[in-house]
Amino acid sequence: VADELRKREASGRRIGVIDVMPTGRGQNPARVLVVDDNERQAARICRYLETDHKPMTLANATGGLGAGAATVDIMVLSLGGEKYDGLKLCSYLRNLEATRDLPILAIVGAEDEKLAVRALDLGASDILVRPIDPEELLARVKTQVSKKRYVDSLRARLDQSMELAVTDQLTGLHNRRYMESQLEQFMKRANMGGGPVSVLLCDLDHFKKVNDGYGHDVGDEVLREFSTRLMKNIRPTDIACRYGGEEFLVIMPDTTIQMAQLTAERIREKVDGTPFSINGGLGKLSVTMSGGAAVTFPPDDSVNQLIKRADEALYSAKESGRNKIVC
Ligand code: GH3
Ligand code: MG
Ligand code: MG
Ligand code: MG
Repeated sequence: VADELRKREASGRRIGVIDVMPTGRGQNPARVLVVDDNERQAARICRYLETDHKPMTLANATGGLGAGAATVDIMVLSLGGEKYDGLKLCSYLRNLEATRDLPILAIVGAEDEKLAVRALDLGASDILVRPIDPEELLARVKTQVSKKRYVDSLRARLDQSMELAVTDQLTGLHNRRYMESQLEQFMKRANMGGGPVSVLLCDLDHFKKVNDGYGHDVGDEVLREFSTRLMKNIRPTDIACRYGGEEFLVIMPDTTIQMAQLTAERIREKVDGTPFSINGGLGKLSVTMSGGAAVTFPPDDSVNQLIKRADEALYSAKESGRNKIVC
């Protein structure tokens, strides 16, 4: 189907992309791709849609029809022509990730009731029967486009709230809930013979003093700055989370405890080595951290046990004077 359409495009036959404003109120124009192998018919459909709007050609707007369909808001597709199989095109577009939700308004002849049913069955969003009534065409386009926009906005909101649900708002790191679900999966893999997974639990030293001495806002600044340094010193495959107030946990997949210790030491040095900027850059503050690392013990390990071992190591680091890593 794609080849055929490419041929059509190359031969200069009319496949028009034009702008219409489905609301007719001059804002938010929709991009409409008109596909019809009868040139006069295509021109007429474009003209109906164009009444208020500015046309543009497919060649100007897009690469090919496959890509073109992915960038428009709706396709108006005439069925029953001779040069392509509109039904096949319908199911083809429905199976393409990029056009899965593209509204398709199928145009059929008055005697083509069976074709209309097939088209709906294969994923056409709506049917328009010839002879085309321009008002009806505009109304059906408008309905489909506003439906699509509504679904798109719901999807964007869903993505956003899913993102919020796994993110710590102060630091932008993952939150504990996300960390636990990830670690659960890594643990399953490790228990089944996958690579070792190390975790590093970091805790800022004497953080209470930061809050008490400089205020809670400065404490927050330090937590954000620490998160930035942490992110800069782990691999893209590692997962950094805010575990609690001033505690952070890094999941390191496929990492031995020796490798984890090297990473942990590097992070500790990056914290200890350069004072933190506070009060929006007006001041500096020395901060240190302690860390405890642990690695999976297959085949019967659990997330709780792993974190408990890291926590015990962290406790030893604190007990033995802070600003150090224990594994
Ligand atoms: P230690 O070296 O033993 O870890 O001492 P500490 O003072 O860091 O430990 P403690 O756990 O007693 O204190 C942690 C403090 O972190 C207490 C709490 O007020 C502070 N904290 C927790 N969450 C936040 C936050 O979101 N913002 C700020 N500014 N402070 C926080
Ligand atoms: Mg703590
Ligand atoms: Mg602390
Ligand atoms: Mg503490």
